[in-house]
Amino acid sequence: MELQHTEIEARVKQFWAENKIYQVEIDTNKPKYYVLDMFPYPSGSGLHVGHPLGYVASDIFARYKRLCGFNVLHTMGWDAFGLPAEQYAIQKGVHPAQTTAENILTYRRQLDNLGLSFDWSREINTSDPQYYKWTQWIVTRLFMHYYCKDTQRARPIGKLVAHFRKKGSTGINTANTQKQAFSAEAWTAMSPAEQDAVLMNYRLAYRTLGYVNWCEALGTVLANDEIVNGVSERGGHPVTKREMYQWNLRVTAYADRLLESLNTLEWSESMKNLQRNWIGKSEGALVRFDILGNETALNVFTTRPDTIFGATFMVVAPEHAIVQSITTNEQREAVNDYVTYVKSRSDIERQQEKKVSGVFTGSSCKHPFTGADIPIYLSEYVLAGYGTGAIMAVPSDDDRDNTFAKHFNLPIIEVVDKSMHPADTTAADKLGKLINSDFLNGLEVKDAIKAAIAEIEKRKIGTKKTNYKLRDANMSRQRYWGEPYPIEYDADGVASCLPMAELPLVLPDLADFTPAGNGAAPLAKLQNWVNEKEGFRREVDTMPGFAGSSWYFLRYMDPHNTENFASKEALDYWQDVDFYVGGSEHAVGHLLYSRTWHKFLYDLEKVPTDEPFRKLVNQGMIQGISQFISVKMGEKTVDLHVPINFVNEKGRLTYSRFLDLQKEDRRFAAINDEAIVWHTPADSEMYANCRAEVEKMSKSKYNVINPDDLVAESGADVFRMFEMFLGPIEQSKPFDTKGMKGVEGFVRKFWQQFFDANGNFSVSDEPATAAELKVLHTCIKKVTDDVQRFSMNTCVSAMMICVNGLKELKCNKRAILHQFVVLIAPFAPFISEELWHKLGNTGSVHRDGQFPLCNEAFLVSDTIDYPVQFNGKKKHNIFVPASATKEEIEQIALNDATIQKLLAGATPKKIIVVMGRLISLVV
Ligand code: ANZ
Repeated sequence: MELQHTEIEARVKQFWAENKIYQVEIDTNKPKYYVLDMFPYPSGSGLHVGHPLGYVASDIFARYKRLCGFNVLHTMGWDAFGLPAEQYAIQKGVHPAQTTAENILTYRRQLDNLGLSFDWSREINTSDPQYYKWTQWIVTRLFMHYYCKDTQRARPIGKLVAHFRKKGSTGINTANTQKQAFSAEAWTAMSPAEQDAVLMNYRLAYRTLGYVNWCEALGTVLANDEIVNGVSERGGHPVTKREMYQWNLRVTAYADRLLESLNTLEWSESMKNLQRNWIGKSEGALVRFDILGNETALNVFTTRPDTIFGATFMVVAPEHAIVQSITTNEQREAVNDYVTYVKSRSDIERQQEKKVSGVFTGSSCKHPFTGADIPIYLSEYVLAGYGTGAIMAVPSDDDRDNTFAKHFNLPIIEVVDKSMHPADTTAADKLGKLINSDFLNGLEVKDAIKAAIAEIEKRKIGTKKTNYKLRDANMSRQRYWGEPYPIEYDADGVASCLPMAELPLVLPDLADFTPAGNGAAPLAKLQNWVNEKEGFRREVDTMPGFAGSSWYFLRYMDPHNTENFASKEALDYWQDVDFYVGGSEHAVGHLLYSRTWHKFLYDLEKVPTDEPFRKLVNQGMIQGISQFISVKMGEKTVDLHVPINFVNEKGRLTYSRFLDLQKEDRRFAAINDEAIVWHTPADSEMYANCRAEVEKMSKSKYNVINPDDLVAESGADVFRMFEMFLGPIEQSKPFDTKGMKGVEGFVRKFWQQFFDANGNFSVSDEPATAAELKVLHTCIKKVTDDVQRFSMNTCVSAMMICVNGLKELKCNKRAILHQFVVLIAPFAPFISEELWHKLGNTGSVHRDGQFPLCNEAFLVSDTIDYPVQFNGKKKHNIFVPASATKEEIEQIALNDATIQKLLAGATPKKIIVVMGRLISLVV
């Protein structure tokens, strides 16, 4: 019988839905397993074949775990707030709620087409008030807590207030924005507004005036990780600095814990390093250099205090507050010119600049150890926002200082002898012995660092200091389509958070989504809403995308709970995500924020684990294969993208398709025939050659493949296995549909194994032969090993080999095919379900099947099939390696599950092994 995939898929889908096959409940009799995909933002263009790569792989894994007896939580939802829906709303006047709802329907249909085993009864949507009620609640908790460094955990802000009342700021050890010192009396004397300002210095969600990344085109502020190469990640618009009041998340409070617990996670080293580098912890020292003829001093941060004897000049960031006061009159003009030039440059440009630039200020410092005069320069390579914004330059051991010294002809003093480390000659290696360095001479760099810090502290010219690159995250957006802040201000401007009873604070309706102007958020236009509560004014900023996505995995555990974000029972049972799959582009955004929120909830004893995602796999990017055609436009020849569905398998655009293209695509409408080089074969239609190139898969590159089309053509099972077959999950790879036919052939072959020559379903109940068992168990072994390594491509090839083997053996034995159906079920959920039923099983293979166990005995190349007699009657067969000794054969027989069943606990009186022929038990 021909495989009718469309019919099977429809029937099986209905069966799954009616029988709620993937719905899970807490079941304490089973071990839990939580498999999670990063939930998508439901965009208007729907899914392309790149998106399901991770979804299919995690689905296979979830299904595998279910078949192994785990209670598997696997579900899906929507990261529904965000900029694109709002931009679309502004352009088209459609409410973002409406576009989002429409897009969700498309996504849902597309995901269902792929046979993904989500428990849809747990679906969530971050823009649903019943969901964001809890997002808002968590933000109120962040607002109401500070971070205590003594206990290394978040504590209620009320405790801090009580301390201020008694002792002022003395004796506190907290995470804060800046150091403050005040007495208990001073605290009590402060006005409510002044106290509010002080507390903002400690709250984990706090409001402050600061320079922010302002994107004029988007009308909003952006977080650092939303800016790529100096422009907005969404839309590529310019970003400038602007001073504004903003809400922030004090991620820096958790920097050390975020770093430390990375070591406990099963994530790739590269992913951990991305987080480590973003946190950027560096240990070093603050050192004071007195300025000659000036009251003030220059403080520098250095990770290499050991090299201080090699410091031959100082470099200050051009925007440093000290610049004007240290600039001499002779140098003023040059300094001003330079400062103006640097103002036009972004931090990224400054860091990437290879050319040396800078200017002398006219002033000098006194070296704290040698007393030498060392000149102070300005240069853009020193950034104002890091360390102290000033450095001691050591040209012998720092590359940039070295280039600078050579350019300005400044002295270079060698202070580290690296001759013992010929291969490690770069400045960053921290290897070698100190020379020309007084009391440090002869010490290894690592010891010299310690000795230098000790001496610096002893002479009171500095202190040991740890610096982080991590900055607190901006958490305000001047946009409409996000969670409203559960914050209100009284007449004095003092902020307070809404009580639980007033949540959710529902996003009010708005007709015009454009920003209110001058940096104010659209909600500012709704003055009635803003002032709804007598004596209070509501916050008009909304939350960024990362708010809703920082805790969604917890909501899946108990999505309909109205009393809590999830019940204690659900949290205690499901614990955390065992296996998380998603793109590596979230390395420093989502993954850092959700880890922070999770640690915070852990501090509040609201979640049972300190980390949310135990194991993480990042799928690679699926690239598209774009097609280009050369078109002569005046003097020039340009390459235009040709939509891939217009190009045939030979990479050609035929003339008739060109005419179609002109009708459909405006870019081609005006293109003259003569602008293209046509080939005119005698026996077929005229055509032009296209050029193929691998690029990112994107609508703008006309190379998008919709999974719906492939599923309709070849079936979801084929699509799933083909996508896996493309290569290792973590790798990026082009999507080339050429290989699809091969996978389709394999699936058909597998199907045919169940049918006779006349197309009738036909399986035999004969016992399997050693050869058949060997083929099957070789495959079981490989798939079991590889699935656990998440190596889905090699699983598929193992199954291909198995089906070929069974076909060669003309095997249609139930004993073999039944097991193979369960083995392939995670990969090909539709056909396996259909065959499970055809084999006469009840229920669902995905719920009632048991993943087959490999029996190593079948794998040995020479096995002997021993009949097993009980009191002279043949009851069973076992396969034993030909090399087994008598004793080993007895042991294999006694360990065999069927024999144990037949013995029903009894010990046989005697076992007779006739080598090569028979095993006989006397009971
Ligand atoms: C002397 C020295 C000698 C340095 C040496 C390095 C190597 P990380 O690891 O990134 O923290 N630095 C400090 N503040 C800076 C700023 N605002 N802009 C640019 N560079 C700055 O690096 C810290 C090192 O980077 C510091 O240690 C300082 O140069 C420089 F062989 O001091 B070092």
